[in-house]
Formats: sequence, C-alpha cells, structure tokens
Amino acid sequence: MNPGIQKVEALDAGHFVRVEWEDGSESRYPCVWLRDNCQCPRCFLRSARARRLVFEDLDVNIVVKEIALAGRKKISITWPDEHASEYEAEWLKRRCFSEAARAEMREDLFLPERQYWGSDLQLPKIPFEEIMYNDESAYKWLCTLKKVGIVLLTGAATRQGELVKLGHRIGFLRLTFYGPTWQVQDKADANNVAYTTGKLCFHTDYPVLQHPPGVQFLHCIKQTAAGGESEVVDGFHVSNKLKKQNPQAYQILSSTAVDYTDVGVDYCDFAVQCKQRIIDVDSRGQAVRINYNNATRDTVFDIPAEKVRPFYAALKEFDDLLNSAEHKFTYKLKPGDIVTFDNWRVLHGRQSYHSGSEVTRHLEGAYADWDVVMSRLRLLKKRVLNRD
Ligand code: OGA
Ligand code: NM2
Ligand code: ZN
Ligand code: ZN
Repeated sequence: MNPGIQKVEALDAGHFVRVEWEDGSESRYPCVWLRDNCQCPRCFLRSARARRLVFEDLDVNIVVKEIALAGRKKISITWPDEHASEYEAEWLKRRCFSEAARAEMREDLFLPERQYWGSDLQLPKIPFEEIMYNDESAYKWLCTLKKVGIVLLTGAATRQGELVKLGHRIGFLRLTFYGPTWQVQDKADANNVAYTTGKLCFHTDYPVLQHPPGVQFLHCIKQTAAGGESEVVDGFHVSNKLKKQNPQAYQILSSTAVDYTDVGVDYCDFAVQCKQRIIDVDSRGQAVRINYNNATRDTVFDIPAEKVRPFYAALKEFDDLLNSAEHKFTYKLKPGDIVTFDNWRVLHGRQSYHSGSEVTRHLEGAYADWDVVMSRLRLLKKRVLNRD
C-alpha cells in the first residue's frame, strides 16, 4: 500500500527532484514547490496545519544543493542557504503532479462524480433516525446528495425543529432574510410566492443572493389531501441536453447576466439585488450552478434591447426541456418526510392546492452551504473508511 522510494535525484540544473518509486514509476517535483512546502516547524505550523513561510522569503528560482534518501520512506533536501527539509514518501506520493495522481486527489477531495437522471429517478431514501445516529448512514446520505443531487429522509417527527437538529448534525444552517428556518404555508400578504397556495414552476431557491444556498431541506409537517405534489428535475442533465440541442441558446443562458430582486420584510427588512447567469459554467463550459427563479427575476433587465428577445427564446427552450415529461420526476411529500437536495443543480416546483380558512399544508425549510456539507462529508468519510 505505502510505496517506498528506490532512488532520488536532482534534474534540470536542480530545478526538479525526480523520485523513483519501488514499483518502477516516477514522480517529478518542482523545487520551488518543495521549498514552499517544507514541513519543518519554522516553515509549517503543525497545530494549524498551515504554512508559516511567508511568500517574500520564497525564492521562485530556488535549486537544491544536496539531496539524499533517508531509508526508503523519506527524502531530505539541503537548500543553498543550508535550510534543511524532509518529505515523507507517502506525503510525496499523494502530491504527485502526474495527470492521473491529480485526478485521484481531486476525486478524493471533491467527489465530482455525477449521476444524471430524468423521470426514471429512483428517489434515494434513508430513515432520518439512521443518518442522525449512524455515521455510515450519514456518509451514504451526503455521498448520494453530492452524486445524485437529491435524497429523501423519512420518518422524522411531524413538528417544527427537526431541521435545526439536522443542521447540528452537519454543522450549522445558512441564515437568510427568511430566517434560520422558514415556514412554507399559505400566508396573508405573502412576502414570497412560495407562501401562497399557487403552483411553483421549476426554480432554484434564492438566485437573488450572490452565493445562493447550495443545499436545501424541506420537511413536510402537514400535507394537503388534494394537490401540493412536488416536482424535481436534474438541471445539469437538462443543461447538457440544451447544449447539444441548441448551443446558441446555451451560450446565451451561460453568458447573459439576469437581474434578480427581492424586497420585503421577514427575519428583518431587506432589499436584495443581484445579477446571475441562468446557467453558470466552469472553465470547460460544464454547468456548475443553475440560478433560475422566474418569480424573483427582476423587471429591470440590464441588457441592450436587441438582445432581449433572443434571451427569452433561449430561456423558453431551457424551460421547455425542464418541463418535458422525459426529464421531470413527480412525487408527493408525506408528513415526516424531509427532502434534501442540491439547490445548485436540482430545480424544484410544486403543484397548486386549495386554500382554506385553516392551514392544510405546512413545510419547514432550511438551507446549508455546500462548504459545510462537504466538510461534514470529508470528516464522515475519514471516520467511516478508517474505522478498523
Ligand atoms: C419553496 C418551495 C416547495 C413546496 O418554498 O421555495 O419550493 O412544495 N416550496 O411548497
Ligand atoms: N423561501 C422559500 O428565491 C426564492 O425566493 C425562493 C425562498 C421563501 C425561503 C423562496
Ligand atoms: Zn523549513
Ligand atoms: Zn423553492
């Protein structure tokens, strides 16, 4: 498992160190990176696992003066100023610069694997109790949430407060202007379309925030007899479809800044404005976040007039794909269900229901940031996989 080092040498006039492993493979490390990452107490604060070395003290043209193999598990380097550094074989191996090693590290740290789905979704379900008290179940919950984008937790109590407990399980919830948690029910003078009995077409929550909540929880406390069904669609899968079907439309939606607005009073008073692209893409053009809520899209639209109709046409094509029977999955929440989903990827909606004098449908909602969820996922992974 842990590789030993066969041979070590300086290359390229001392600018690189080449490590030959016992299995015959090799790794090359730039000396500026090695010096930058010296693990000695002067250069690295162990208690914080952070670099003490200041950038001003780093010579970007540094070369090794001496290099030696210390056993098969460590190399030592002396630098021109006589500073001495040691690097463990295992530590070096994990930081190998080869394409394959970097891809492996990337997968380990970020779990980028995606499973796309359409109307064929097999909605993953785990009992709420299990993820609360069992680390393996919690790990499975968060892995699936990352990979598939949605997991249903079942059997929670049918009262408010379960999401606060869930928040403690991962770390903490994301506070917004709608409060630490929020009640989705029909309200007089609703400050949001969600707080009516109307249909909610496919949307992601809160694109009006610069950094929209990454993860959303909706806990069903009370469900109405007729209507109120939930709908979800895989926004990344549909984005891929749009890119193939109409690259021009994809280009428009991934480059046009759309204005969003949200003004009102809830947790406190607010007047939020933001510009977001409907499909956010990474440097390779791959969708990484959908920012789409038709209700909060502003009347203000800060683009040249001649670009307006092409934008609407592109959005129409995307919206049609989202709503196609092939892509959407419909289900109905039962009291005690908590749906947890990737709010950057999965668009959600609900069918309308009838209003009455008393509250017939009540969901409690909350948000978490992906940073917090991924942090918990990494810690659970370490604990679950290193258990014996
Ligand atoms: C919301 C929402 C879904 C529902 O509150 O943003 O999407 O089923 N609610 O009421
Ligand atoms: N609620 C459910 O973008 C939005 O306005 C989504 C947010 C009111 C907290 C709805
Ligand atoms: Zn050092
Ligand atoms: Zn919503």
